[in-house]
Amino acid sequence: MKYLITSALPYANGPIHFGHIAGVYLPADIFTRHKKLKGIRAIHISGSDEHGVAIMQNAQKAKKSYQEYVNEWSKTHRELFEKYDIKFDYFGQTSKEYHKEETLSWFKDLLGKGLIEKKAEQQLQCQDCHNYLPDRFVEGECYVCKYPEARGDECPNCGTWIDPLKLRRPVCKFCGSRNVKAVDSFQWYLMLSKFHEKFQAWFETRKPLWRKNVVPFVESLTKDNLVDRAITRDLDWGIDVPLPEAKGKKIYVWFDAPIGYVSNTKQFLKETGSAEDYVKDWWGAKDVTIVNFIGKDNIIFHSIIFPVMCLGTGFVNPVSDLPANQYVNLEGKQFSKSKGWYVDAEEAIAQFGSDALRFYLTSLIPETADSSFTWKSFELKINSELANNIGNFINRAMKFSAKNWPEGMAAEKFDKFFAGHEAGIRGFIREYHELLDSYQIKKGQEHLMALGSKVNLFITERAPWTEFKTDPEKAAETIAVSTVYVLVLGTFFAPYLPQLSKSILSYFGLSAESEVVKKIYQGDLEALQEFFKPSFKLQVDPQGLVPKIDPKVIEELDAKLKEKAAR
Ligand code: B3M
Ligand code: ZN
Repeated sequence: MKYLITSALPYANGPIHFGHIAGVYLPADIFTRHKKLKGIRAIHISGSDEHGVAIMQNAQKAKKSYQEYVNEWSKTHRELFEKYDIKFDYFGQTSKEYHKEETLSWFKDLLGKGLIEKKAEQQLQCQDCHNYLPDRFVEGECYVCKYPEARGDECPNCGTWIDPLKLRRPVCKFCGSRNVKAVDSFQWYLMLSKFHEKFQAWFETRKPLWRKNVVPFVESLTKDNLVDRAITRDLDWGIDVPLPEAKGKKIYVWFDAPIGYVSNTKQFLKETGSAEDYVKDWWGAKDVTIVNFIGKDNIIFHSIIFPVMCLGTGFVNPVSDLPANQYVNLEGKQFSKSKGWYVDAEEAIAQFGSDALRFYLTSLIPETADSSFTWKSFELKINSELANNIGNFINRAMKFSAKNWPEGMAAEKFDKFFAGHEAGIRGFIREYHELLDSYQIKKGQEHLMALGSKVNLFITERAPWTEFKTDPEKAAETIAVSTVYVLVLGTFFAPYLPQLSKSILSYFGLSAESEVVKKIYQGDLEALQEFFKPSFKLQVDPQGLVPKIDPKVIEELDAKLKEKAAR
């Protein structure tokens, strides 16, 4: 079984914030690292989403060419991901030629099959600034729930998939005018309605597997029919509609973006000189599980529209698993850069580093409900959990070992571990794997922390520093048992906190790439036991692993946030 893991292509249109990181990229990264450590072939594919009206508007505001603008954001995103140790096998760009080629082949195929059709339609146009108002460029009152700021594509309050022509009191988002009228036009439509039955049949196979936040939502949108959607726009940035009569029209960003998963895979294989074929060996292969990590606002496109495109062309298999997350808020309110209600992910990583932020953000992965970032809980999480429990345990065990057994420790000291702790470790690994395999990434970290607490308690109760005075043999045994647990923690932290894991594993002269580490990760406890024969000696001087966070620094950051928001 192979894993083809994608994370939503971020719009090359502004900074990535904690909501994106905790909701999509971090869980996808942890999951991919987990599969790789298990010895499973897995690739993590993403890239910048570079088309669409929002990008055009902001590029114009910034007085940059569209291409220049998206290139800059794409680069900024790549650099940020690197700082957070979020790794991709490939991170592409949808403005590239290879992506255009792939997209056009999908468009032409669906057109040939009658699944794309030209239709006359009415379109909203601002009578003051003359812009057409697709998607988010018109807002008005939702005709279902009366929410006043429903967008032309979707109501953020009730989730209705909006027909912009039906919005009440529409307002132009370009210039703020209410002088908005419907005018005659034509566009090409994806004929989702023709695919209703086939979609249903496929969706039935996904229902038992998908999350509770996804299934009823998709059901409510699809049970009676599927609504055809325009997939072309009158714009001057995007992929040209490949038809002479469509002069000046571009393919809608949401048609080409998910194809980016496919085109980026193809490009990845090409650039790495792989002999594999992107369809035969990945997208079309039976033994590949396709996983899309996304946020809840992207569910419609990943659960309905793109699957229909996949099934309709028959080019690739539709998604297998769709771990869609809820939102991460900032102290209970949505992040908003314009309102100053915002924490800069760049500044945060420069100040606190990847271990602290990954640890905290993992605890915020909104797998079942929205979650909330606060500076205070960040401090607590790091100081009282990561530092006090994991850092403290490893530090005490390793320093005591280095001080009293500088020449190393004989193999038989470790026998105790394998006699008394093996079953517990086996149980731990089984459950850890079950949690990660079922996308319960946040719980996986909690499970790991529970093991940390247990061993921290063990060393505190045994107090080898006291034992050493009266019964040095017993103290040696305590330290040996603890040492094995240190290696176990270093191994199982590898997907979550790659930096911490690296430092811990270096005590043993190992890294996450070492064969023995992979074996342990895969539950091979004989390999673990073998490692401590014939004797064990620390390979580097143990140092404090988890720096504590100064509460004063947190107070300042908190005050700064509130001050910015008050302005
Ligand atoms: N760019 C929306 C977003 O960044 C969109 C995702 C595309 S995934 C194919 O939330
Ligand atoms: Zn206007």
